[in-house]
Amino acid sequence: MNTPADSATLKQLDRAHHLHPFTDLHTYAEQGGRIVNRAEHIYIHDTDGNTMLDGMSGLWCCNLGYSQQAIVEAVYQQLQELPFYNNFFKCSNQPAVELAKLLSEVTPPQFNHVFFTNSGSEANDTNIRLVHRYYDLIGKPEKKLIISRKNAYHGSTIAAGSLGGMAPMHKQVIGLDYVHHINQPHWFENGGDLSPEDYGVQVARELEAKIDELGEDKVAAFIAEPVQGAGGVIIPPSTYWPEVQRICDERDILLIADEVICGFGRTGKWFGSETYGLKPHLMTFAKAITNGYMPLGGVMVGDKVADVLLAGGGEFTHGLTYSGHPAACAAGIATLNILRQSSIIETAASEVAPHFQRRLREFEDHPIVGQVRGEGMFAALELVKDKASRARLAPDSAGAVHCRDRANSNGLMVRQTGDAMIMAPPLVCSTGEIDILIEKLGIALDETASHFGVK
Ligand code: PXG
Repeated sequence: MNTPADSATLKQLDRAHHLHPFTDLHTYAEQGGRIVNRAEHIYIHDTDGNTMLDGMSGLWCCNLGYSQQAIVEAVYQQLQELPFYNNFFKCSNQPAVELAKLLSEVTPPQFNHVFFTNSGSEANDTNIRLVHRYYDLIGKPEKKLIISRKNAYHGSTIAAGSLGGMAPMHKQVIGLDYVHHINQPHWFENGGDLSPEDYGVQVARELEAKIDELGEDKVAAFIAEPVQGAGGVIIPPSTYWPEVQRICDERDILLIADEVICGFGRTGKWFGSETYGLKPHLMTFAKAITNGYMPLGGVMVGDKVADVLLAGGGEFTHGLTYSGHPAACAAGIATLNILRQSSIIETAASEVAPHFQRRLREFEDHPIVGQVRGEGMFAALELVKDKASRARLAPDSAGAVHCRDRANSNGLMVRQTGDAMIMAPPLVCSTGEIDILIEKLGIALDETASHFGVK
């Protein structure tokens, strides 16, 4: 247990010494932030004594909430037995072996091998290494280009940041020259007068056009999140994924599904690829694999790629000291065991998520809500000043920032991305707890409408 320090001292030390991720460092050093020091079930507590319902599952991680003692015990026992050993040089460890087997059981049938990393970013770097190695080994070394999407998030290393399509990140990173971006399937933002279905087909066909433009003999892979999470919970129109899958089937390129957020139940099935009928060759995972309790990520490598890597061709010169860390893998095993032995994913899909989505749809009549979209335990509300024109409440997403701040002050942890309020509550929420979330969100929406003078 941490020795409790007083809140003011902690905040002062944090401002003095701690550089935070995706944060305006100057403003933070002046103003500081919230120090979270305790959590249970779906609630987090801070050093100022505030309690918040966590509508973001940590950071899309704690799908099972904060009170999973079996994961804690598994990590504790593993640290006592074998706190660390590496997986290089013909060595392995029992938790890594067992987790690899479990993952091959719970992922779609084409996946029977895993490469472990510590994070989603490293896993996506690994994807590039695997894809390039694959084409080298099958004698197509000119196939090196990767197609991704604008406003995608694939992580924050140089390679993962290049794969991602976030404009503010690209301004600060010299990206890889072999990554190309097409538009995202964001109907509310870009669909104009097209129906969602027509727009879905049109934007999917940008993949085909990009392959033609770059040359099928040069394009190695297409990477995408089944639902873009950090980009704003962009639920693709129903026509989008079938068309992308058709293009991938017809063309000689690999499909990489980045399941870092969608994986392990978020969209109603184990994987977003299953919700949308995708057949990826590679699948990135992280976050909820350990319920966020330990850092662990990885790539599920489909048979098409694995067979080539396994058939020979020398050393795969890639790895991380902590690839397959025993304590992280122990957390992964415990998490998967909970998911398999309980009905949490099934109950969330059949009871909690439909209730969540139904209650959210009540906000469609709210004066500042332009669109409600969601899938499973995943949702976004677009905030507008005028529903018909979709005009925003204020420049620079100030409307959603205000709404986020009001929600946070009212004890609800939700995020804002652009002009959207985004949510991903733990799958273990009860329907009653969803009602509390909805009530707090409604208050924040009312306060935001009145702040911006919208009736
Ligand atoms: N892929 C996806 C789809 C992600 O959402 C990563 C890869 C990278 O994972 P690591 O473990 O390297 O962070 C992510 C991470 C946000 C936010 O603001 C989202 C993520 C990370 C940080 C912030 O929503 N997702």
